[in-house]
Amino acid sequence: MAKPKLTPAELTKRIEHHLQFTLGEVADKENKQAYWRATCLAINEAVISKLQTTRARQQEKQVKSVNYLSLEYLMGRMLSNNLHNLGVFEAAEKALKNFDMELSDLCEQGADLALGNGGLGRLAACFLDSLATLDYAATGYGVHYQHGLFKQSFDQGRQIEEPDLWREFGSPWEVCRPEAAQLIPLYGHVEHQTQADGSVKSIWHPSVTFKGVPWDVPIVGYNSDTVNVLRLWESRAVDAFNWDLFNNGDYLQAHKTNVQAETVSKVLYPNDEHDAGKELRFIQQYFFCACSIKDIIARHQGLNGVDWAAFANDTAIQLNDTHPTIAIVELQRTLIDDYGMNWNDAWALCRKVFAYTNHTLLPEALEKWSVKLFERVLPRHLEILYHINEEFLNNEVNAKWPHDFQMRAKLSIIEEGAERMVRMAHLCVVTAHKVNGVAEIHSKLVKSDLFPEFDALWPEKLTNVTNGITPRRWLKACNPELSKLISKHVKKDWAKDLDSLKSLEKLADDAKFQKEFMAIKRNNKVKLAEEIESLTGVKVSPDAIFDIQIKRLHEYKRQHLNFLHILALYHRLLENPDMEMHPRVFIFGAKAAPGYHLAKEIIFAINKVADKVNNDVRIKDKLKVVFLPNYRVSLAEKIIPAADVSEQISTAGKEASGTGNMKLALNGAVTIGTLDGANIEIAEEVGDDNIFIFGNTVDQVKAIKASGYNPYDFYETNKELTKILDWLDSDFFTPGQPYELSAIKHSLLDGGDPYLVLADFQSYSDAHHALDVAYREPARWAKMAILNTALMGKFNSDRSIQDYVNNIWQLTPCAE
Ligand code: 26Y
Repeated sequence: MAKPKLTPAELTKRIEHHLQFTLGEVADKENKQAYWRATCLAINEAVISKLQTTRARQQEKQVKSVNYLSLEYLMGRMLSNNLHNLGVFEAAEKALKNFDMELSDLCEQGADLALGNGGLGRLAACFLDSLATLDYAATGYGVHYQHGLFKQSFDQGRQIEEPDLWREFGSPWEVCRPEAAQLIPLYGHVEHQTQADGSVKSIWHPSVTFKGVPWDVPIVGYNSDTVNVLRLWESRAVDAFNWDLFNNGDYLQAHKTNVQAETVSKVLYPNDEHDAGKELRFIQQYFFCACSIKDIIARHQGLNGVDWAAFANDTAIQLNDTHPTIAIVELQRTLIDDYGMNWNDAWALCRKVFAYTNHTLLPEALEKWSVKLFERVLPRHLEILYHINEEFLNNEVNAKWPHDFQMRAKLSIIEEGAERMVRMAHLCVVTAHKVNGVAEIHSKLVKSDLFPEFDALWPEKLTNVTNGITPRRWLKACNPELSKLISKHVKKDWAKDLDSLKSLEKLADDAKFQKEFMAIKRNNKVKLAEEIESLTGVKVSPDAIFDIQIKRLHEYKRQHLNFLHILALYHRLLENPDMEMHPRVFIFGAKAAPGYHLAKEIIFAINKVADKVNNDVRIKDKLKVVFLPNYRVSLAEKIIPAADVSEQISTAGKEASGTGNMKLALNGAVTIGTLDGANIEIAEEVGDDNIFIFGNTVDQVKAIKASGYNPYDFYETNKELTKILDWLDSDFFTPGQPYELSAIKHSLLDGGDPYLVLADFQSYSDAHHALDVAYREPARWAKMAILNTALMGKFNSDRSIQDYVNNIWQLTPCAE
């Protein structure tokens, strides 16, 4: 039986109570922070009580549960999401009116939980939302980083990074659970003890121990019975302070141990799809995996210890990319060393519970750790890893390809070379009972290009689960006006059943509906224009086309292709200011990894060109360019509802899926994109008339590369490309400083243009022209926009989760 929902009166009372007694504040309208906290605390009471009933129910019914292991969670803000999911958003709006407060203002007060870099971290957040919504028992495990992804600002166009202080003003949703702390040993050596029966037993003598303290963030399902938990591990010293050292006068050493321990969860590595191979990151991964494995086992501890048969049947562990791979070895080690299980039983259990999701084919993102580092930090784990590898090569590989040493070398978990390395992805594939890619094309490439031999060995193992997004955050909460319009026409609870939006299809040609739909889009653009002005000082017209590229900055995502096209448009406008073209605002949001030089040069170049273009009266406001600083989930929620055009322009074969593409299309933006990742499936859903596809396909990219790509051919034969690339060497955009923007040109010509920017330029430019023509036919454009919203049902993350459940996890829901 569902509990009665919170009424505005009840909420008002609770907010008042927390304001006065928990926070010790007086009613002061100016103090929005205090009202925000009091509101969170009031809501959290309902959340926690639901969390307790969920836990009791899940324990009582003993359903199978999934443990999602991820180094990243990009949760964003929690207040409005929790209110929507609890179904009390309107009640809270009314309650706050009693204090003369706007709920939407208060929601802005919270900091983003930015414990992730980009797509992979945001996907984890969407999946937690869907798991709770569908009433599955699930625990997210992650790291309680003291500093999440850095805060970005620009200084004269250049990216500046500052630490993210997400807990500075408190973090009302999380609860610390010191009683569930875990001790994590590291380093040391392994002793080999010969037993009475002649066998040799390995005993690990670690030399350092850290403590992992969990913080629980409740995950509220939408209109469901379930509140699950995201458990984040914080590292601490085992003794808060080493009194022995202190009393002996070694004050600094006493302090140093603390600092070392706390360093482990200090900061999220900001590298996205580029492995830096740092020791601290390795320790961070192990620390987090070891804490999580211990916690998963502890949750199965009954009066007579752990029933391992039951454990294997009711536990699934999903590895979000290779980052938590060491959990495999840790579980195998624990079963053998700590619980005395024999090798084969332990290994069978590991193979039964683990599954692995691959999110990228980029070689620089595939993790490898040096054997030397392994040996120093986790000597016992290395032994176990060798054993896993031996058994795999001698039994499974040898059975399929007898005495084939080339095949052994290819498939081995250890890469032989100048420095011997552990291939984490191989360990995942060898162990996992299922390995999935994240979009059809990506999963096909995982089979054909990344792991063809593994696919031959285990034809059932490699599979696909196309990504999805939660429609709660990415439509219902972020686009309230459009949501209201949809609810007027779609009777079902579309935020749960996104396929039901299909019934809007019949309204796509309806003039009245088109008018309403586009009026909402325009309103959202007015709001975004205000935000743009307040963030950058640039005034943009809501009547222009809002053309959006928001994602991490990476060469493969080709923000520089977008940039070159902007230069081309600018050049054309200077030559012919009366050129027929609907005014356009190009909007970027992107963080570059702090050590990624070219990515930062691309940001700088876009900012410099923006300065020039935005102040050039000759082009009569036909073109504006803005780079919004500090792109993050909460900024995405403001940009996406206002988008007309969605830029999804990666080199075919490089973007595993993309999920921003889904969010933008769901909010009525039309995609201009390559046949890459989930763009292909989006095109299948909306039809060729409602998307602008351009560029070389995966097969064409392969052919071009095979025949020896020469970017100079395009530079020399395409006169527009010659002009705009040469422009970058001049001081046109950087008066008195020629060559300041040359890095891009250099990488495209002398650097070999690894992502085929020049090869796709003309086709991209043509697609943009077609798009401009389409926009100038309002009814045609409105129809396209509506159909994009109507046909996104497939990309509900609830569908993704149901695919995981059916094909990988085999869970049953646990509702009241
Ligand atoms: C090894 C380390 C440096 C590393 C850190 C972060 C490697 C990769 C990553 C992040 C990868 C990532 O975000 N991948 C994205 O995953 C999304 C969700 O599946 C996809 O939609 C997107 O195409 C893919 O780039």
